[in-house]
Amino acid sequence: MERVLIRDLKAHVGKEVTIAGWVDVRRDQGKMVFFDFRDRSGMVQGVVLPKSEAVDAAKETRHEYVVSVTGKVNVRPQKNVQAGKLNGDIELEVLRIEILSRAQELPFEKDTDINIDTRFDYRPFTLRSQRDHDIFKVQATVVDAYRQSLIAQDFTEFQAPSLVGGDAEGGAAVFKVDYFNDRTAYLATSPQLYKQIMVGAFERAFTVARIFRAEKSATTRHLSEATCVDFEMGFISDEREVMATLERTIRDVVETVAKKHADVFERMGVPVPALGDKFPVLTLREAHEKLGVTPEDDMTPEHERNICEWALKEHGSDFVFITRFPTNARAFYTMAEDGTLSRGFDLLFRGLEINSGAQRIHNYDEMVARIKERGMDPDKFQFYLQAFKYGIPPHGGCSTGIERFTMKMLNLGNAKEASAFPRDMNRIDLLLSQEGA
Ligand code: AMO
Repeated sequence: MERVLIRDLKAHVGKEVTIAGWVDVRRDQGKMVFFDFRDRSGMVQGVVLPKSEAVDAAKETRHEYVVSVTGKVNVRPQKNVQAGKLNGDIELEVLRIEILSRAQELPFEKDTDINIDTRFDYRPFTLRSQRDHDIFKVQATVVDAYRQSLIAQDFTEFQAPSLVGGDAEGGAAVFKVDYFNDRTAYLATSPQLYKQIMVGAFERAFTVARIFRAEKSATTRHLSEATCVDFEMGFISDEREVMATLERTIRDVVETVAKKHADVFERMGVPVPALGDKFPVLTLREAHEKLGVTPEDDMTPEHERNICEWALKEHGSDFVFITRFPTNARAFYTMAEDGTLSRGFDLLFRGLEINSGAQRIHNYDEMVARIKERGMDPDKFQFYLQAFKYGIPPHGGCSTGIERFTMKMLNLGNAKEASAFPRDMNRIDLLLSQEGA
């Protein structure tokens, strides 16, 4: 019999159907066995009556067994109806169970609230929990909505390389790759140089890229391997145009996620991000003034949190832009606004930087001079510099960290929770100190 998805069962009331999925829960009540069956589309209660030929198989079946179940879709008695829940008004009277795959004893119950390290240690299992399911469904929508919004704004997607000859970000800790005989290669810390090259060919380009940062500390906001959506656009007059494009994109993403996953926000008890009328913009100096602290070259994590509280209170926005960072504190390709301040910006969301961007230098000679000024060798950048040699329009762009964006969207305590397979100093799948890792 053809498989019916659990979310579609209601259309089959009174009929015999076959579903396939996991045993989410099994409860024995007297001579009857109750199940919750789970597939990719949802859950349904199943009941095995004492006379059913499925009784023997039902007794053998345990949590996370993979089964194919044939049964009759019945309307539940009124007193058992669970209003507002998928399939809360129907159940499957189980006629036959075929065990497709067995599960060994589980380390703990699937939806138990366990500490973060245990959650990661058992990732292949804990990804099945409602919480992780919610996080990664939302994340998939974030990436898809981001992509759709940029495509609608006429950006062309490209695939950036992860093996590179140098570090685009300068200062960002970089992983060395020992393979190419006469030359050290690195894992890309950013698709930066390649997205700029793409502007020379496509005007507007974006990529969903893996970035690698050999962070020397374990924090709640740093991963060794992260995912970014990077875009870059030509023919801008200043960084404000990049910020406007980013704002439009972020609004599209939040609106799409809010609409599609209203149930997740409710389950997690998290408000949908507040967008306000317009994301407020503060220069770094203004931000420090507002906070009554001594001006510095960057925002501390505490300043980021406090300025976001201000933005929500004064502008009804969970997002706030900070601009005019000192040029020296930004990457080499950043255009200067005047002597010391830059055309770079950060976007903060619920207390954390989730995006960084800028207008870039586009003049070849200026770029070469800047590279030298930073003590680097222009020869090492000759491939990248071709883009400037052969005519590149004024341009700028930015990069959003997807784990950080998801983390703040759902108010998670740690960016690693928003990575299906997080890596940091101490972990590649398993803790590196663990046996067998
Ligand atoms: P930046 O270094 O600020 O800028 O990175 C851009 C965004 O990427 C995310 N991110 C990280 N997320 C998790 N773990 C990390 N270790 C990590 N490092 C960065 C953050 C951050 O805002 N080339 C510039 C961008 C540009 O100018 O277009 C860049 O890489 O969310």
